[in-house]
Amino acid sequence: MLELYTWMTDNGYKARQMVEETGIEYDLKPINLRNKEQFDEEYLKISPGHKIPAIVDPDGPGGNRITLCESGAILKYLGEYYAPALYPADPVQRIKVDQWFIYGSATWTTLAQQYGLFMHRLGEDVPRAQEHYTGVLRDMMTMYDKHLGENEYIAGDYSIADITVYPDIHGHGVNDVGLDEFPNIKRWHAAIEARPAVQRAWTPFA
Ligand SMILES: N[C@@H](CCC(=O)N[C@@H](CS)C(=O)NCC(=O)O)C(=O)O
Repeated sequence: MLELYTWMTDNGYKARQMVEETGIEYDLKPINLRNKEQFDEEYLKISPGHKIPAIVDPDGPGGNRITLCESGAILKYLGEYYAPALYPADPVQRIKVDQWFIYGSATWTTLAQQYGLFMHRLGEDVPRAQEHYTGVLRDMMTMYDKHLGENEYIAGDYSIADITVYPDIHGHGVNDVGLDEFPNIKRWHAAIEARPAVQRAWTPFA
């Protein structure tokens, strides 16, 4: 059975949401970041950079056991192998999904995490950085809102391009910045939040 090593953070929710969307059975293995379990020797063999999420699939391509860290690589693998509707094979659609998926994984999440650091986790006021990252977050949300005004989902049908963005919209968009100014994101967020797989994926486990 596929094993998902995760915790209740944005990148962790991406992977769990994706596994839930595939409908495959899986074994959820909590890696408690507060207890620094990501540094356990056994876990470092799966995720050398001591990050969640990671997966082990004993029944990967060709029947091989595979281990994988990095949420982007995990979403892409699970889409290709278990949920082709979420990562379309058609070259034209795939180019579009890739662009938005990589923007969401590499740019959006990384900058949203910096916003989270300076606004919440640091526990210290750094006004210049807080102002900077609030501006960066709002700028990206303005872009997504415009895009979602013209498109139902981020890249064609619901896909890994949406899944990689959703957790930080749910976390920072809904709870910090608010979505009233971003009606198209609000509509998109409500549609994704209502999905049974998403409801299951966001159920706390510790
Ligand atoms: N680029 C990585 C980032 C993963 C990441 O930042 N994970 C954080 C939680 S959201 C983590 O495990 N932090 C623990 C640590 O760095 O020791 C991905 O997308 O999976």
